[in-house]
Amino acid sequence: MTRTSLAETGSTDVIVIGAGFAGLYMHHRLREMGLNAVGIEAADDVGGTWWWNRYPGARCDIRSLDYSYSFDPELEQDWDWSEKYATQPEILSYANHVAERFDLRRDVRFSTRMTSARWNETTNEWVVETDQGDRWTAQFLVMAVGALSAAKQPELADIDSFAGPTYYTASWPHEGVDFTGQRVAAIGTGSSGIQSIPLIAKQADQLTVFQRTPNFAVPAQNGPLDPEVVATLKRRYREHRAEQRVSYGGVVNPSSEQSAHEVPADERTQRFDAIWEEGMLFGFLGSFNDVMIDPSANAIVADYLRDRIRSIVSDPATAEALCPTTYPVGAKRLCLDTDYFETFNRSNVSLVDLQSTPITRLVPSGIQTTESLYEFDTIVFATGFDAMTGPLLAPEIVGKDGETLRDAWSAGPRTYLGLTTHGFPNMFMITAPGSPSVMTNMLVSIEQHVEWSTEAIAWMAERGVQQIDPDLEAQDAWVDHVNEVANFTLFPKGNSWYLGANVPGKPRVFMPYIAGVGPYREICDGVANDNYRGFTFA
Ligand code: NA7
Repeated sequence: MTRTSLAETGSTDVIVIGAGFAGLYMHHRLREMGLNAVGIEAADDVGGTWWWNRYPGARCDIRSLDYSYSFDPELEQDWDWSEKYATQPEILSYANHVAERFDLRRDVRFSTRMTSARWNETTNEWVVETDQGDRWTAQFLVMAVGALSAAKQPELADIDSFAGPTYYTASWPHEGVDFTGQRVAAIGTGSSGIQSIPLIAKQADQLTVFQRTPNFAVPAQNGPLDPEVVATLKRRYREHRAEQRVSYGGVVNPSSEQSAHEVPADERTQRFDAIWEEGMLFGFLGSFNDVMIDPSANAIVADYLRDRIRSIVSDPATAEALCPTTYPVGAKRLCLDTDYFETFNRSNVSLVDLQSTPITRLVPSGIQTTESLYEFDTIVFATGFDAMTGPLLAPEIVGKDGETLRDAWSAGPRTYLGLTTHGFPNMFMITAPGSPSVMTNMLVSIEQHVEWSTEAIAWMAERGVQQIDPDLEAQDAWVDHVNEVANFTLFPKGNSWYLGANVPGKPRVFMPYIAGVGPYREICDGVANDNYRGFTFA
């Protein structure tokens, strides 16, 4: 799929940046509306995050039957998932299947990165340039760039001095990596580290895990899907999709109406055991109605999850080091694991707690901490992303009056509905800051944003309107509302990537809107039905 054509110049209706699940659906919708689109994608093929993140054990933490498109009833009937939680290769095959089924590749320029987009106030168009020398103009620009697609380099001194190979989970070699016989270091214990560490440990001679902050993790209890369960769901897939759309997180999970304090301790434990045994990742956060609001209710869940870690990990000191104690459960994203804590019982695995002995620098033979020099053949970095804003701020985006998006967002992202931003007319951002996005099943949120944006484009076309731009007052009110909702909860109480806390110097702003996909959809639909309240048209 690697691009071989020469630089292109041209004009189209819509330029779509990104060919992950958001970009693919956007192309499908635009084509159905009879609009022309040009897609720009840095990867060699479709799939977005699932194209890049090929590390061992990469899996979605939303159940496969939920993490799929709902826009075509035949598509959802025809496709068969094999496991409860799908692997990266299976999700990528699904993206390929969708691209082929709807012939979506033909409008996309792969192996091409957008470098800049400038709003031309005279022609009312976006002018987009790429690293291949392309120059496209269009009335609309859609940033379907993903929320976790700008990988973050760890801020470690002399990072390039290590003599052996290094691998990043977020851009894993397509041919895979063989760790047999090697001494391997893994830095980072978020989702990517927690998923890959058990598999690397099985192959490597020795694995040393460098942990800065321990994470809460829940076992996936993964396995093949029961054909009966699939058949039953497929018979009522339409209703299930409707339920997803009005749910809290885009998945249909039972959530409790009770406070954790109303229920006796043994009953609480039974409830937690059931969630643990079922491998329902976010079940813990909805196990009682105050888990993400009341610190003492949250502590009950945290105690349960820490006891689980202690019961799995044999060495008491290692178990304690693996227990999170500095933030509420859910304030850093809960991880879904398979044998993560069990891996620390293996004789070839050890843990270095960076809280007590931080890394001082990398050296040619390995990693130097304040206490020891550790020697390795290979280092794996599972060190995360410049989440949500990173992919939007990487290219130079210049709106009205020559203002750059980087300047407009210098104190943190500012959007209206997490879809648009003042001063950048006709630019739609799919699952941007200020929308439920990463707190939800992304497929549900992506579909809603693609549908809302394309409906706005159609509404404008019907009225002969050229330009849509959110009002500053509407945007300010939305940002205030997003913050107000977040601050009502415990979600902002951890040093998480939700807040940008993992990137030195990044403004600390809680980025997702956490009132739930159902209420959020109602707000967006209400705005549209009210003649796009809060927008100015020209
Ligand atoms: P995460 O969840 O951001 O995890 C990154 C991990 O790397 C985390 O444990 C970090 O510690 C650690 N990290 C980052 N920089 C360093 C340095 N300099 N030194 C040591 N450790 C470091 O990213 P993932 O890729 O695992 O997951 C991202 C999301 O993808 C996930 O939540 C799912 O939604 C899918 P920290 O916690 O910052 O102390």
